[in-house]
Amino acid sequence: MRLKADLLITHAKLATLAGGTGPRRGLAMRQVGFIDKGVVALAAGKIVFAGTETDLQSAELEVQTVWDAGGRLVTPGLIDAHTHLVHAGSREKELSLKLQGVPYLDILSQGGGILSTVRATQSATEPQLTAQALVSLRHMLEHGTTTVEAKSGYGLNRTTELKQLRVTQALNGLQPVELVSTFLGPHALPPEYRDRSHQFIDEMITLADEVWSLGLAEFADIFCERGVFSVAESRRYLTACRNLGYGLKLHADEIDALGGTELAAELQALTVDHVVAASLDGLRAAAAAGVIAVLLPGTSWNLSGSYAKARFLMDVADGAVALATDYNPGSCPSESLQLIMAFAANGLHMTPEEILTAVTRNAAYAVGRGEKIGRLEAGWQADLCVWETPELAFLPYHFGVNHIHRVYKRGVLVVADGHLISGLHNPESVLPSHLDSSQRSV
Ligand code: IZC
Ligand code: ZN
Repeated sequence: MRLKADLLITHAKLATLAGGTGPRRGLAMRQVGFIDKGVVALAAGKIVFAGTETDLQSAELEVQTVWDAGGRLVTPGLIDAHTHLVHAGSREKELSLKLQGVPYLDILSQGGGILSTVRATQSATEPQLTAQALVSLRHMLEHGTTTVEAKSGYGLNRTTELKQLRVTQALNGLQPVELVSTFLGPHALPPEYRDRSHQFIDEMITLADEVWSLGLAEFADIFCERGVFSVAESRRYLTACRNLGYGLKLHADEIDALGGTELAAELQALTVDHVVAASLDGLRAAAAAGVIAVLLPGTSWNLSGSYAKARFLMDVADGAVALATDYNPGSCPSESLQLIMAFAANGLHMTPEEILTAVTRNAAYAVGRGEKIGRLEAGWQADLCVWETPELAFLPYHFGVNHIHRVYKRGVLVVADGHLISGLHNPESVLPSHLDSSQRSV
């Protein structure tokens, strides 16, 4: 074997997640492919070799740089498969309502919650939205996230939805994290459409058509929940979106068991997200239909203390599970997938191996990129996390601090010694007079 590489990482403990096709299901989620004395070679943004030192010794090597990882754990870059990244403002003022016991859906029905972020996003400019998202993306990258799914849904009208989607698209070129765009037009019913939700769904289907022809999103999503959109409305919208060419995702059974999980199975959606209140039959049907369950334990921790039945999904239903932050200003204001990994251990009772699979390989399939990212395998993109520790279990165990040592995105070193390499990411270049506090508040 002849191997030409820009960089050879030696003395690494690898978790490769390599081999086979498709997301890992059930018990197979525990196979992370550890290699104790591992090496990874990168060339032109891709992995050209990931394996043992012994296997590499037989190769004829032409390597520009060698870096000794000092025995540290090296994994694929983390993938956040569900976020509401692009938005204006924040909702810390709703914390006191939450502490008084006012439920999330009641805050929404009183015109707060999602609707308050909609108002802020409608009045923000594209540079303001971009600058705020860049701050979040910086946190994400520093915590090891190299690919992020980002939903629209804070517009609820054509102008603002398109504005949010254009910002998402532009962010791809402004910093190293790769964004995957999802159209979530039906995220909440605007108050002026009360008793006319049918008409709002019609308008969102028309907008989905335009968004698709503009190439601004590849997935379609809807908030299927009591008091938001019904199963019948979700079926009508998602079926129309599927006919347009979109891959399907849905917010299902987050708070009440409405039957969105069964709908995901019926439509063979790519993912069904939340599923905290889902019926066991629904979970079984979704797993059998090959739908990936995207679990969001940060939202459970922050909103209700109720967690999805991850053990049932993996042990009984033989399902594929991915994990994501749900980063948004309401139900989960945190960009850290590392924190989510800790919540997944404590709240979802997932093992460290299952957790790693759920934030790499399975999350890659959940954003339609399973054959490109999410593994350390020759041919896959060179997105890597080098952790301070050799022990995978240390990551969910020791929570609340950042364990990243280095991050590589497409073969480029973007985080070193836990800090972003300077010059890669500069919010001030987008918005010269950086956001002042009045612009940030809702
Ligand atoms: O802004 O509250 N659940 N949508 C559905 C969200 C949470 C985002 C938000
Ligand atoms: Zn969400």
